[in-house]
Amino acid sequence: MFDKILIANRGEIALRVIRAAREMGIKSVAVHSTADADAMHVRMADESVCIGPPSSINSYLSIPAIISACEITGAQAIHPGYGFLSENANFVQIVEDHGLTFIGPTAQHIRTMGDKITAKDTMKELGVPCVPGSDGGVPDLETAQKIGADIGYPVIIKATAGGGGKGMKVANTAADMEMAFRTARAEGKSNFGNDEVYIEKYLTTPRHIEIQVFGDGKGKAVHLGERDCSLQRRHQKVFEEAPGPSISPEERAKIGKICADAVANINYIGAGTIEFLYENGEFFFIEMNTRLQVEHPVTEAIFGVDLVREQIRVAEGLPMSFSQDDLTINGHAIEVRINAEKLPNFAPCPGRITQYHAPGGLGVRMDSALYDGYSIPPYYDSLIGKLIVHGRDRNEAIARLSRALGELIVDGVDTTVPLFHALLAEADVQSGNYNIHWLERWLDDNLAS
Ligand code: MV4
Repeated sequence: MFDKILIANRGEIALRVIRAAREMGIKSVAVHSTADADAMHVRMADESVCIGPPSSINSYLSIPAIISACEITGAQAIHPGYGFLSENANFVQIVEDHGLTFIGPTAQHIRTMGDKITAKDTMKELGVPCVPGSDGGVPDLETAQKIGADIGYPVIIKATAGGGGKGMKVANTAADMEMAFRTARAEGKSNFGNDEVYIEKYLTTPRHIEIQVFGDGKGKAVHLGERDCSLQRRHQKVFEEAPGPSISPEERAKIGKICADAVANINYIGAGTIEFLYENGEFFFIEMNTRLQVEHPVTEAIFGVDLVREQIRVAEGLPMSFSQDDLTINGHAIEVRINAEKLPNFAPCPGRITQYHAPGGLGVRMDSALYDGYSIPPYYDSLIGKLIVHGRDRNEAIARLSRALGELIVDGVDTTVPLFHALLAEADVQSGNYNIHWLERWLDDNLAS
């Protein structure tokens, strides 16, 4: 049993992990940069260690500093949260080489899924439906043009080391291929040091549906349904919900079993998310994320489970505390990401919080590291809170979200709260009628400056 774990992260996700650890009787160690000396995660943890200057590169991403913090405090395991080192296979290897436990998947699983071609090959082999396209990497323009003609335009060229939209180019016609192919390759090279690309049929109006999976590392795995995360701006999710408004129980059971069986097959350990594009009733695999995701609370709400507790359990070698048959969906949950950003351009808006009041009441969860008088530093991402609501059905969740947003007070900086009030007034949002392009279009039509 661990008696102390270190959280290699900051903000609301650090609090999230500290809370799970505390409920399990495990002590927590926070690490922080000099800019975060007064941060809530430092206050809430049992102990804290300063690991470097403000820039992430020299603090939250500093592997030697984090390993040293474990040695100094006697922490036996590291929870990476999301972002930062959470999907860094090299870090996992170093953690293990120091006799520590990484609370997450193996270096091998992270590596496999981090390379998008290998991830897709692996998933295809495991029976997961994939977007039609090239069989692996595409070595040159000639081959790319052949594949384009073969699968038909539009196609999308993606960097194998990409993800999150970087190194991705659409070719609408054969005439676009040369430029798109060169650009995707160049972006892969410059952003990730890897110019290998692959090609897929471009789906024009899909939803982004992701399946939450969880494995024990010993061949057992479950799925916890889907989240619809289609409402995104520049590849940043802003509104997520579970279950997906367009997914039937039969579809969920079918794709869920495919995903659970796939990860069971590779002895996957811990939380994972299998991302799909969903169009015309069909699922197409695009990527797998080998971390706990920002939006995991909507899944926790409808299944009534604590995913971080389960991550810690399986990292200790314990079994998961539930099996597939124990997992049933209760109601509907929605999360909105509250960013310190100024509309309409979403410009980061760091600064001092003069007043903070979190909403409460039945079915309301506010995950935030804010407090009165806190200064949001300018060095990190702009997420300052996640408001998660749970209702007996989607309409109740929407009414509750509107009510809770009305109670929330964040004074001193601009936030994305006004965006959510406006979105909740939209018929398409109320009815769940949206795809991956809906929000960008709505922003162009309604907020363009
Ligand atoms: C696609 C696609 C259409 N067809 N692949 C964007 C980020 C990366 N994770 C995958 N992405 C896409 N891949 C095919 N074959 C459209 C997107 C896409 C997208 C996907 C999910 C959520 C928002 C998006 C916004 C633009 C493009």
